[in-house]
Amino acid sequence: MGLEKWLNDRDVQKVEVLKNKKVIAVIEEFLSLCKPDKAVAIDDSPEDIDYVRQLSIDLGEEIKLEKEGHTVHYDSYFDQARDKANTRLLVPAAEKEKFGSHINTKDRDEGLEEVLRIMDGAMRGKIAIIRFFCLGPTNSRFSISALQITDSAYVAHSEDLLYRKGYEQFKRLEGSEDFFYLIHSAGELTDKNVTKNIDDRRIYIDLEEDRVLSVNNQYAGNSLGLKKLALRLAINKAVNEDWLTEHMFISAVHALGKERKTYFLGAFPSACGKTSTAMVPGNSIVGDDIAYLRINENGEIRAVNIESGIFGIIKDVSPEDDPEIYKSLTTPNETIFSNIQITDGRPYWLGMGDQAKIPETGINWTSSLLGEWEAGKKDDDGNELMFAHPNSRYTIRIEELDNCDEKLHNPDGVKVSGILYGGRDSDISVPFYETFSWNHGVVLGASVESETTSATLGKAGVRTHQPMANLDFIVVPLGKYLEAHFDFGRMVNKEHRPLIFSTNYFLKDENGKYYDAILDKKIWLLWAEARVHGEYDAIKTPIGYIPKYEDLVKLFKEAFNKDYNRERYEAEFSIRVQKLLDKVDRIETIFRSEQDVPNEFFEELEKQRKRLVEAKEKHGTDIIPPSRME
Ligand code: SPV
Ligand code: MN
Repeated sequence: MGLEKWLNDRDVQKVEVLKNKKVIAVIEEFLSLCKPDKAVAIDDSPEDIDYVRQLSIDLGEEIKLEKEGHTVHYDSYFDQARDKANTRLLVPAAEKEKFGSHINTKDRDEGLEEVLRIMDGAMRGKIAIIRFFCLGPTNSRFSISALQITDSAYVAHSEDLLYRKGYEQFKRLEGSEDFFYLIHSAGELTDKNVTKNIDDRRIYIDLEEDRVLSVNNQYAGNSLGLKKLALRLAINKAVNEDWLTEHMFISAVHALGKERKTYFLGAFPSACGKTSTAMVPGNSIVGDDIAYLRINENGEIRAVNIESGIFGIIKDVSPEDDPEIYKSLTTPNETIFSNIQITDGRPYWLGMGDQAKIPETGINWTSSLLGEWEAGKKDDDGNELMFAHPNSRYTIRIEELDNCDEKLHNPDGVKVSGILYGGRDSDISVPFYETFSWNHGVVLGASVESETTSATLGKAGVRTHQPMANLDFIVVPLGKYLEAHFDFGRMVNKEHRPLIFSTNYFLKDENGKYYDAILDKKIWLLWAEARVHGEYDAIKTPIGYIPKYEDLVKLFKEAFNKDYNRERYEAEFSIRVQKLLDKVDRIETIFRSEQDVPNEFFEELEKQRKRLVEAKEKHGTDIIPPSRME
């Protein structure tokens, strides 16, 4: 039995040309197991890519919309976000303890037995699509080759928008076994094209084989192997080598009225303003989700976007708040919308601007389960449903955007001068500050907390610990992950060490109103960019450096022609000492329960605590306004 059983001669040839025994073995193993009717091997040619695009429409996985190139895809009603419960790391039973409480593990032997059983015959009646991709720019020291086999044309198509084609890259492997492989099956489908056996949804990560097996699911965060599944494999690889894989955007901040631009990375949990920070008007974007970081021969940190597209949250994309994305989503180009409302071929989403325009009927994310959409429709518990899911998304190529940065595909990445960490925090941290050092920045990143949102299944609004906004994907013990961060900092040449900043866009006043408008983040970024170049003085506080009032006034004026009043500054930049001390305690408790957390971590945390206690004593108050620290 060989590849001919599923592939035509031309496609057999495509695979054989790669001269890679492991590629052939993986294809044979999983096609034999999943039993598709046939399979196709897709290379980098426009004809092959077109085939996938058309197949998704022919199979009904995507529906064409009014505008050229626009389509919509619906996931199962029950599969609208990343499925944490069923995403598990396969580990040898004896090693379970060392992975810590944050990792959802499963005994490897049992897990493999289970998932392979579920995958047996999962592709029956379907076409398996074999695709070759490259994570990171091709032909670069960052490149990681990735083989995807899926029975979903939507998955194969959206990966084409989101990742770089890698068939030629696989040739460069010259038979090496050093690649990731991701097997996905949406499983048996209903006549409405949604996964039937949702209870058998499994996403199992197997570090031993650098592979992920995913079955009975459709939402991209669960099904697209190259996204959050390969991210986990890459984190493991990076930590065991000498580089980092982070859940970070890459974006260039353009100084006002100057030619200068400076690259920043930013880590934010889902739905905390990550894409919109990367997309701030006037700046240019390299990536919005995942970065690989390596140190070059000059001791600089260089970063690449491992993706080449955006799978972004569409909720609240409006002409005012996200002008670049809004423009792209309303222009004919290749775009996949997911889980929004469609009426007469037009897309409607939450927060798109004028809500009065939303039609009362159409199809949406509930239609496959509950029939045509009609305003007022309720779920089984009697709760009124929304016309679009809050985690609805759009998928586009970054190159479609006017603000795409010219270095997107640079094999050497971009030089990283600043790193931002932020979460959804309504009452503790100031909107923006600069940490004192790399190690202080690592502690900041490790201490990110965020109130939950709709981007993962479960209750929204609960404060959770989200180290480096990467927790869901860290498949190594937390201590080991932190050590990799400290080590990485030591390898950077002092002159090139980036500044690390904290952001919080979600601070609220005593009436529950946000202090900041959505686009105010541009001001903090401009300040950070100037700080990298040594341009502003700052106020030293117990948690780091905060901007001076006069500098912000000037920036608000220059960037927005807006006034920024002293009262707001005093309120939002006040240091809330007791709340910060409580947070230090919470973070310490978490990390004390983990194994092998480096000493630097606790030392730095202790310094933070001491500064806060001293400030509290000195000022005799719990809340210290900036004017008292100048
Ligand atoms: C995120 O939620 O962080 C995303 C989308 O980038 S997902 O594919 O769901 O991970
Ligand atoms: Mn993400």
